[in-house]
Amino acid sequence: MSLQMRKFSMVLFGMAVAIASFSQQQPENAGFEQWESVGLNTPEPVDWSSIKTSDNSGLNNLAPYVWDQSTDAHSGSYSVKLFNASVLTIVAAGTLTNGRVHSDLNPNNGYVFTNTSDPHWNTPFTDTPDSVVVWAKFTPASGDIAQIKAVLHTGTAKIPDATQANWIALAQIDIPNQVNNWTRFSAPFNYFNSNIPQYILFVLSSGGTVAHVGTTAYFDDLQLIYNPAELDLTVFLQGPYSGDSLMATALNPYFLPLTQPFSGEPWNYTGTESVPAIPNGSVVDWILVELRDAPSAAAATSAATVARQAGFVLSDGSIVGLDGSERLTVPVMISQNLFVVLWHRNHIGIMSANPLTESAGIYTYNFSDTGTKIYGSGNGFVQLESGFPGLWGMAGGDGNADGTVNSADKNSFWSILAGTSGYLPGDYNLNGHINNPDKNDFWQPNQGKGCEVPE
Ligand SMILES: [Ca+2]
Ligand SMILES: [Ca+2]
Ligand SMILES: [Ca+2]
Repeated sequence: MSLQMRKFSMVLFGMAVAIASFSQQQPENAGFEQWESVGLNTPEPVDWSSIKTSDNSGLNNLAPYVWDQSTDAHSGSYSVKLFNASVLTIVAAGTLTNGRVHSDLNPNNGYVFTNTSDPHWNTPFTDTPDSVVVWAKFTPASGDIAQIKAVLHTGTAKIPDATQANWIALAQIDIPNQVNNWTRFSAPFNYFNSNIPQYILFVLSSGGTVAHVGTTAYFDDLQLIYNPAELDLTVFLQGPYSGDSLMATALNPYFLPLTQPFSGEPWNYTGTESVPAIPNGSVVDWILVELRDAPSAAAATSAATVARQAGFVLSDGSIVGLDGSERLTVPVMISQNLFVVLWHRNHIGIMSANPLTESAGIYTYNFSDTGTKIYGSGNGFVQLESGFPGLWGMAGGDGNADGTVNSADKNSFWSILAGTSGYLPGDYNLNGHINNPDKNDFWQPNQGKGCEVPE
């Protein structure tokens, strides 16, 4: 990879993050700013519906008004006000849904539902949020609770539903006590299975299950929260590799810098990662993790870079964050396929041959466990263990980090510094000293090797 290309990828980095972070799906009209007349005395929030637009047209005229457009807003101009109201001997709870209400003379038989055949009454949704947030004010009567339920589901679904047919996850916010000032409430989604959602169905209520007249709730700024996915990565460096799937930690702690070492050419990485001390004795060295979002490995060029972060590689090959144990995260939404590129200061950079797949919020990839996990023909990496199952890793000897092992790596980074000690590019086995083993065991056999990460 040329230096120019790497600079170019830096420029694109910020843009890609900005675009990606907006692609996580959010509720429609979540701030209740848009309202529309639907032929009633009170407008409905756009994309939300009430008990007077239920699918039981015979009851809609009879149903009381239980919502209003309020100018008491947490943000913007409006919030939605829900209140309980009686008709005949029945108390109807203030209810609003992004699906449709099915009302019934017996409130116990009412529900809200997703109607898959009419976009007025459904919200397509394919993400997997971690929690739901709402801002609320609440004045309860007789033990009423304000409540929000959000269900991710496939096909048709309703709330409540004893069978929970097609449900994938439920988040439920209960507000049991009086809340005089706008307050943030949140609840996690509990996932029942790993199916991909097709819809999200909300129900907002001022009554919970048993409603009493006199209860009033205000809701504003619904939001879905997405925790970043984790990266569970394993890689071995040829230089410090000591056998038995372990690497030596000879640089730790005296020679290891406390600030990420990728700020200069060719990485030009501006991250501020630093530590007050090397976090534990297992740290081998710093490593720069680059995330690329592309349809295929061949298309995962530097222009597809969406994030970079520096971490530590440990003696067992695991890549961790600055605390020395927690995993790195994926701070952006991946829209196509996630490929991971690893850069080291004097080992040839590599990329995953396959897209990483997420399971339970974790992208796992072991670059070492077969000879086919690293992208390319093999000229850009090395086999560290022969036989079965074998072990593969990053090739050392690239003192100037230009992606090729050649005479420059010997002459400018090994020869002139031979006999010295420190955190040095020509220290190919990462033991803190530049001497003959660096040249003979790593530079010499790797001559002619070249980086196969797509440019
Ligand atoms: Ca608002
Ligand atoms: Ca080189
Ligand atoms: Ca050495």
